[in-house]
Amino acid sequence: MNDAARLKEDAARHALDYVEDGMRLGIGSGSTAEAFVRVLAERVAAGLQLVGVPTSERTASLCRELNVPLSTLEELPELDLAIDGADEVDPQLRLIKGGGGALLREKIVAAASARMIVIADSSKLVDTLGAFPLPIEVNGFGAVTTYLAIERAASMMGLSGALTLRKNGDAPFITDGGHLIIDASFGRIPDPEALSAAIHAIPGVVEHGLFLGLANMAILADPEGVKVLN
Ligand code: ABF
Repeated sequence: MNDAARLKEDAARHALDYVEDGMRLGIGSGSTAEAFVRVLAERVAAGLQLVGVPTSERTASLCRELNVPLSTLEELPELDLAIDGADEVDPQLRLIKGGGGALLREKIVAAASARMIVIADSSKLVDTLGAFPLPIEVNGFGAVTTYLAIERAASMMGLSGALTLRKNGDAPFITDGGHLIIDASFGRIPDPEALSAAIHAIPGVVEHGLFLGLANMAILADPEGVKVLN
């Protein structure tokens, strides 16, 4: 296992301390969340009872492969805890997520959960969000109109930078929900709450990757150990 993979596993193992028998658990996406599924599966094999709601088809398939019991938000609309990775975390536990393209389901699951714990290596901790391009999920209908509206809304807030349609090879990247993603390289985002409201107000925007007021704790691993922010 390389150093990066070890840090992800360290954070994932630490998160297991917060998983209790009988929990309804939201299970995130991305490589750190996948490390969590692997350590969770060991506990399940050892007798831990829980039911997971996955945030992506990819996570669902890994859970099935490792015999982690799954349900859906239709069956379990309220969850006890969500555990997920992030692309950036700031000291107030505001996040950028969606680099893996699963932000819509991740946000629905996080909002359905009484608590959310972020797991990551400590390189994801930033003073100010925005070095990582902000993923914005948009409907395919009128996507260029939506793109221009995002550009205008950002510019009114003094933000500029490239907006790029995410690709999968030569074709547009399509999310699990059948939408497109625009990655917005705004640079520093001094007021994430204001940007969130401005982007949400645009018809055609399905969701964006600013997760504000959702995370209760971040478990950040570095070679010296694990730091907990809460
Ligand atoms: C998910 O996976 C996403 O919201 C985020 O984009 C990404 C983080 O991936 P990794 O854990 O591989 O860095 O949590």
